[in-house]
Amino acid sequence: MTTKNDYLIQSIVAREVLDSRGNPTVACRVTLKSGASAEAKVPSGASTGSHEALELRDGGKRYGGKGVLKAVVNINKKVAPILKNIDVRRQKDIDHVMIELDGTSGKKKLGANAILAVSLACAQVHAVQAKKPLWQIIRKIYNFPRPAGLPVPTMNVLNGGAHANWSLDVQECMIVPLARKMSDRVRMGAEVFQALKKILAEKDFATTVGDEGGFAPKLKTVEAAFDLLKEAIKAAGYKPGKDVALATDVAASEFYDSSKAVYVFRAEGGREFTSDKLLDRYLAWQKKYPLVSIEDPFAEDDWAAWSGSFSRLSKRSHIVGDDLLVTNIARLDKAVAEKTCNAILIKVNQIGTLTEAVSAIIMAHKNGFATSISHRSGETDDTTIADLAVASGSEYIKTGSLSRSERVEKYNRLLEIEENEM
Ligand code: 2PG
Ligand code: MG
Repeated sequence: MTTKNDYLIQSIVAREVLDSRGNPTVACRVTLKSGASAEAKVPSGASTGSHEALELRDGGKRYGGKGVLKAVVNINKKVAPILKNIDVRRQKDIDHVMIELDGTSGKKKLGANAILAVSLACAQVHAVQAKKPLWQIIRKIYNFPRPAGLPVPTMNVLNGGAHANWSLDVQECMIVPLARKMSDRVRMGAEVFQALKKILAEKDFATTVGDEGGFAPKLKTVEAAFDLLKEAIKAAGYKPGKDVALATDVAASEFYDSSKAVYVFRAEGGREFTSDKLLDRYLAWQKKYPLVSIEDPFAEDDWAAWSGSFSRLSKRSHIVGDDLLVTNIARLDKAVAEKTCNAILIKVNQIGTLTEAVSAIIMAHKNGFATSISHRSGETDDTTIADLAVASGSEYIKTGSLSRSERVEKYNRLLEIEENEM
């Protein structure tokens, strides 16, 4: 028999573990009075937006400065004593207590990585104790205005930019299987991925993978990447645009030269584009390729370029703000007011608590934005984002390619939800 006391937090213990790039990250185990226990692990980005909440790193020599022992100590010594004996079902209060304890706008004192680890572990152990799937518990905590549903995956099968040593200027070229069932979407994605591998091998390109499990061939232009994807879709027996669409994360902040106000395509020999010229190039892409979404087409503070191009760009694609919005409702508010985009990427570690990430999702949906729940390029086996995508009825999930287990585990979790829990 469960009693009320079963849900009280008995202990919170953090430790330092590795992410998929071999860099340290924070893991946190929350144990309840009942003995139920769960451990969350936080992800970490490479092309981080400068407006993201702080990822606290130790500095110094250890792990090249990337250790997270300060964040671990912050959890064990500062957060754990305060949250002990609180009912873990009070997720919103728990998150607010940590936000207040930190007291800064960017979670600079405790670190967003510390706070997020606790936040996610609380939701996870709540689900364990309730013997319910995590996505159902997330729905129970937050009043989502729309029903739960399985997201359309945007699968990053060609990695570039900071994730693949600039083999390509845009960071991500994704395939988007449009089947009705999740199991078909995953299968089609995997089939195209394998077809792509074969084509790359035949053309004598490298078939090694980048940080998100996509291939990283050295291509001359971005268009060559999209052409390869179309070829792979056809080779797998599908129609580009009808069965499998495309998407891209330009991650333009990474190659914006603000001193000259130009975007520099270094893999294309340093070609420079003003935002107007870049818009022309995007419009040409939209004509030629079935792009359902374009993420971060302009730099994170180039608001004028975003709002100046939105009405034309949004005719054919979702325009997704990632570095621009950093899962932050203040920036989302500005984006709504200035009509800069119509979709938001949601990354839990950009903001640092589950509660704030959910606020951004709900506000986005209220304003007619699509939401894409996203991994980071540095990941772990933690699959919370799959549950969050389903719980919130988000349009998309972005969780990398069809290889590397830290990516594939999210797809496997979605398969499990579809098969056993919906
Ligand atoms: C992005 C992400 C995830 P990173 O830009 O959307 O693909 O990359 O985690 O390196 O910021
Ligand atoms: Mg991005």
